[in-house]
Amino acid sequence: SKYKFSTAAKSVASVQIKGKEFVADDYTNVTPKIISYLGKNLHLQKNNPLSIVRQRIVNYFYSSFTHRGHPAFSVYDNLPPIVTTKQNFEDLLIPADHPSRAKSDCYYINRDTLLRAHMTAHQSELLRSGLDNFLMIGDVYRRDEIDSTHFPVFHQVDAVRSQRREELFPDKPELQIFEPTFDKTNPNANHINDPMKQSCHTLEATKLMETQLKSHLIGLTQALFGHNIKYRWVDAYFPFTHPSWELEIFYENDWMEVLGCGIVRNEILVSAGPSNTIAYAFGLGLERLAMALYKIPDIRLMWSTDSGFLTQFENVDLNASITYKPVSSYPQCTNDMSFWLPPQYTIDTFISNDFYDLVRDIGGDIIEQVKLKDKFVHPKSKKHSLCYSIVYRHLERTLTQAEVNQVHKEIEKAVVDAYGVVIR
Ligand code: FA5
Ligand code: MG
Repeated sequence: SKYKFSTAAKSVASVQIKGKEFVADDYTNVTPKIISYLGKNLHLQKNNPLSIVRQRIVNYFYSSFTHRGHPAFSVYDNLPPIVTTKQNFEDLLIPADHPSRAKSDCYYINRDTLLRAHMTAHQSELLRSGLDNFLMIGDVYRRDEIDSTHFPVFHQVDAVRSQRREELFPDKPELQIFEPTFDKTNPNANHINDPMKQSCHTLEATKLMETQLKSHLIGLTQALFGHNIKYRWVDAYFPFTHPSWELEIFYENDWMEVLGCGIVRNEILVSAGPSNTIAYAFGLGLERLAMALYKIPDIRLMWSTDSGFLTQFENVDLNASITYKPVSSYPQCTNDMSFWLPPQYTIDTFISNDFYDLVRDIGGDIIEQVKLKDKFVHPKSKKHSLCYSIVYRHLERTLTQAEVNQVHKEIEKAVVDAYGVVIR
């Protein structure tokens, strides 16, 4: 049937991506629908709001940091999105049992290969090639919920800025990056018990890097949103940075996280090459910035090929203030789906993200939202039941109830095929 590649249930022997064949295994969960997004490169498409925001970010880094009249940062915006688990996790000190590695959160091609879940996956290889200041921009893939701010493919800008002692403290020869007690021949002796800094670094070096990191990122935020933007720093944790922070901006009466950042763990720098530098790194989401900047209400609009959408961003001055005008808003249509789970699942072990992928596979971009509406265990039969609400909306026309019902039926059939559930 046409659903045979759907999530989870049915297994395939191999996965074809752009003419390349990958051996499938028990980790394979990438779907044809997801594969179809590879190479779309929205961040490089003229007139796409993501591309406008990308250019503004690149310009900010080009103009703020120069070395002998040349931009200090180099930009990589076309790195291939298929990476190894080593690149996405191991190189970044993400432990084997870390939740971000779960099959339920990533699109795996097989056990060793996945669609990158963050642009940080390229950090080590670029450091290894000798770069010290660089931006990595591209599409990333995550299994997540379905609503107006989440889409399984989004775009990130990541950066690394490294400095040697002479660059960080040009006029202060007495100041050091590394604690005199730190044994450089044993980089793994570095630890992060102190919330202020890594044990290998001096407090002066860490604090100066933190100040630079935060002022560069606030500079960027103000360059994008103006000086009145409200922001706050929140302490955070990433396995690959310490200390770490997230930046939130106040948008539509709420705080919205726009980026994560921190001081790169020394172990990463040492194993990729430079053992005499300290570096900061950050990763930000282009969609969130574009949605806030242009008041774009739904993340799916980034993928619109409708001229009513794209012409609003056509040939504009990069710094123009643009407010997206809805082409028009078409009505939603909500259908519920309730089913009994087969005995091998419970309401707690059934993986929602598998279900969401399947819904998106069949329904495509007319799926606006999927919400778990109800779950219960029948008191007598002890059978487990789930009910999801699926919200349908086409961004460019009105859907008829009949066509929604048709798609809804196809999804029901696919869920039955994939999991052996019984529709109620
Ligand atoms: C990361 O991906 C880290 N790699 C960022 C980083 C890089 C930290 C380097 C330190 C050093 P996180 O999962 O929080 O972290 O994602 C970073 C940003 O991507 C978020 O702040 C947000 O702006 C954006 N983002 C994350 N998930 C989504 C999503 N589902 N939809 C849209 N944007 C998202
Ligand atoms: Mg985060």
